[in-house]
This record gives sequence, C-alpha cells and structure tokens, in this order.
Amino acid sequence: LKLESALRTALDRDEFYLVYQPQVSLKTGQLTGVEALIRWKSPALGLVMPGDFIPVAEETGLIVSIGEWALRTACDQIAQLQLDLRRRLNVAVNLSPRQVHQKDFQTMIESALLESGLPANSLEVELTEHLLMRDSEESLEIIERVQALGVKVAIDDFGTGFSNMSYITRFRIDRLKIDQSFVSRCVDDQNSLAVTTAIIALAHSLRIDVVAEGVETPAQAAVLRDLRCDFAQGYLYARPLSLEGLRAMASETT
Ligand code: G
Ligand code: G
Ligand code: MN
Ligand code: NA
Repeated sequence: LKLESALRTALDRDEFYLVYQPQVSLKTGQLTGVEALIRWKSPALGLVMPGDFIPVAEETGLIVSIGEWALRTACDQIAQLQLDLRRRLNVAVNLSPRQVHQKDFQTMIESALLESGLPANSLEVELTEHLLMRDSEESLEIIERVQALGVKVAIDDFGTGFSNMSYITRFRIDRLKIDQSFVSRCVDDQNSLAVTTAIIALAHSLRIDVVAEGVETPAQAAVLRDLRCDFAQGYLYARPLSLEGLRAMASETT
C-alpha cells in the first residue's frame, strides 16, 4: 500500500532511471546492443527493483505512463550515445501487455523515434510469450504494425511458457531470448542443455536470431558458442550499467 502510493508520484518526482545491460555477439565478441532496465530510487523506500514494483504498476495501470517514460528515455539516451560515439548500438526495451494494448501504442512508438532521432532499426521491443499465447489475433496485428515501422520484436524469457507456440509460425519474430533458468544450468544439467539446444535449432530453422540471457561463466559461453547461439547477455560480460558506464565501455570497444 505504501509502495503503491509512492509509485503514483514517482514519475512526477523524477525518481526513475534506466540502466543498460550490454549484449555481445558470440561470433565476434563485439558489443552490439543493450537492454534497458528500469530502476526506482524512492526517497521513502530506497532502491526498488522492477520485480517489486512492475507488478504493482501493471495492476494499477501506472505501467502505461511509466513504460512510456522508459521507452522515450531509452530512445533519447541511446540516440545521443550513437551520435557521440559515431557507432551503431541497438537498444531493447521491455513492454508490458497493458502498454501494447493501448489505443495509441503505435503512435507513441513513432513519436518516440521521431523525437529522439533514433533509427527505427536500432530499437527492439521485448514481449513475453504469455502475451502472445493469450490474445493472439489482436497482439499479432499490433506487432506487425510495429515491425512495419522497422522496429524489431524479441520474445523475452523464451522457454518458460511452452504451452502454445503456434504464434511463432504466425508472424516474423526477430529474436528469441533464452530464459536464464536454462542458460544457468546448460553446463551441468542434461535437460537444460537439451532445451537450450532445441530452442536454438528451432529459432535458426525459422531464421530467428537467439540471445542467451544470464550468461555468467566462460563454460556457459563456450557451450552456447558451440551451439551457434548468436548473442549473449549476462554478468560474464557486464552487469547493467549506468549511461556513463555504458558510454565508457562502448567507447573502449569501438
Ligand atoms: O532489472 P532486473 O534486472 O531486476 O529486471 C527484472 C525484470 O523487470 C525483467 O524481467 C524485465 O522484464 C522487467 N523490466 C525491467 N525494466 C522494465 C521496463 O522498463 N518495463 C517493463 N514492463 N518491465 C521491465
Ligand atoms: O527482462 P528480463 O527478465 O530478461 O530481465 C533480465 C534480468 O536478469 C534482470 O533482472 C537482470 O538484472 C538479470 N540478469 C542479467 N544478467 C544476469 C546474470 O548473468 N545472472 C543473473 N542471475 N541475472 C542476470
Ligand atoms: Mn528483458
Ligand atoms: Na528475460
């Protein structure tokens, strides 16, 4: 209850910020993009992680305005970073189902791109499987319209909702992100290795790129490279970084 009332004023009081976790190519080792992750620094509650406030934001509907802030801020900051560093860098932004179903969702994305100057093909939106399994028809239309702008669509936490994957054949997904629960066990657990192998094979046979999440050890990276996984993200490469931390890392590796 205290969290909810503090959350209601957090946007006006400028209490949110974004951190960026690097994604690297497993082929070249190069930094190719980042995932934007929201943080809330509340004067009353301290640092609150998204796992603790996103569910409340979703229940109350506050996620619509908070999510719009995150998308616009990520576009603004990465567009500026691209200009400063004169290099390409993709940015992935997490979206909640509620945001995607807003009437003006597509217009909001268009305006975030236009106002920031970020090239559309530098933006990726992350959706969860659950969204696509539930209300497929409407979701598919929305997603196709976003892709028509040139924005890429990634499926987050892939493998955790494996009950109805028909959506995967219904439209052109750009990327699958293998859930970190499989990645973290792919070295010592045969079942996790089997699921990871199957997801990569499935994705590649549909010409979808794969991102492994939560890569923490060189042994995991080696397994993923052997399986021809395309990209990786995790503490092995970098923790989520402040914008300045990202700027330092990206300018070193240009
Ligand atoms: O940041 P952390 O590292 O704790 O992320 C936890 C979860 O919070 C992630 O699974 C991610 O999907 C979600 N999350 C992070 N930032 C955002 C955001 O801007 N919008 C939404 N909807 N979810 C987010
Ligand atoms: O959107 P999503 O659910 O994928 O959010 C990614 C979450 O995973 C964030 O909470 C992020 O801080 C966390 N994370 C990123 N890399 C690692 C990692 O290597 N290990 C672990 N345990 N968590 C990670
Ligand atoms: Mn994500
Ligand atoms: Na994920």
